[in-house]
Amino acid sequence: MNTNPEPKLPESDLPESAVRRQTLKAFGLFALAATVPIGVYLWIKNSPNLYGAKKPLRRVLDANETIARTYFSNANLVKTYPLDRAAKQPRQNGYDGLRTPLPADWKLHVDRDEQNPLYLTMDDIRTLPKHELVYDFKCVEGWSQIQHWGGARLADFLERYKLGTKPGNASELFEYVGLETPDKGYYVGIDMASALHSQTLLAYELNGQPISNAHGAPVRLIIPHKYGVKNLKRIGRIFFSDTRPRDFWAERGYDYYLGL
Ligand SMILES: Nc1nc2c(c(=O)[nH]1)N[C@H]1C(S)=C(S)[C@@H](COP(=O)(O)O)O[C@H]1N2
Ligand SMILES: [Mo]
Repeated sequence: MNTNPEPKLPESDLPESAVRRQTLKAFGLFALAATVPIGVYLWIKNSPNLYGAKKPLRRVLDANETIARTYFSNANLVKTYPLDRAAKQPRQNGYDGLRTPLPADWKLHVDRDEQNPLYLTMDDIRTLPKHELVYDFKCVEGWSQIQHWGGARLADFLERYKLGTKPGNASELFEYVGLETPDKGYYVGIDMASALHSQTLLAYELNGQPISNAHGAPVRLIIPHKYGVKNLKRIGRIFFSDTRPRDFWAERGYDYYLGL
């Protein structure tokens, strides 16, 4: 969804060579869109830096890695804004999974494997490096707003606690991350590549303050490459799977990935 289309000359005003160039450019972008996510996926899946995959993989993957790094470092970063552009009174929308009181003994429940779930506190999450993000939050219902979020990168969190990898094979990642509210009233599934994106946050601050209940206290997902519906508020449990985790709005007819 391109909300900021570049101004474009009417086709008829363009000489033929320019039209061809445009077409080629469009084709090139299409080809890039088709190939890059695979590069990203392979890079993530096999990166020697992530989860300790073996060195020999490196040479084979150099090409993909180059593509992936470029992809992550600029092309695929959502646009960010100066702090003073952020809404002072951020909009609120969607209260599924928030209508029951936040459990007083809330802990983030993470399924590593069936035998030993992890239970983490906000203090644990706050020990990870904090990242701030000012970007245009978009809801599928047609509104968007520049907002200022802060929290830990989901990628850092997964790496720190050795999460998301297959039991007995630390170099292989599950395909999906599932998240749900403590009362299971709202739930989403996210593809692993999007979960590991550097702008995907476990957010616990909005405008520099702890986030309110309505915005998803104590911690919510901020995943700027996806529409609002995937940005689950009040995370209760996180789990990993190779099949698509159930997803509240996908069950009600929306696209599963909802990428921007
Ligand atoms: N738990 C929960 N998270 C949710 C929702 C919800 O109903 N319940 N709605 C989603 C939708 S549709 C949007 S647009 C955003 C809104 O987040 P906000 O209230 O912080 O603006 O939260 C998303 N996360
Ligand atoms: Mo939304």
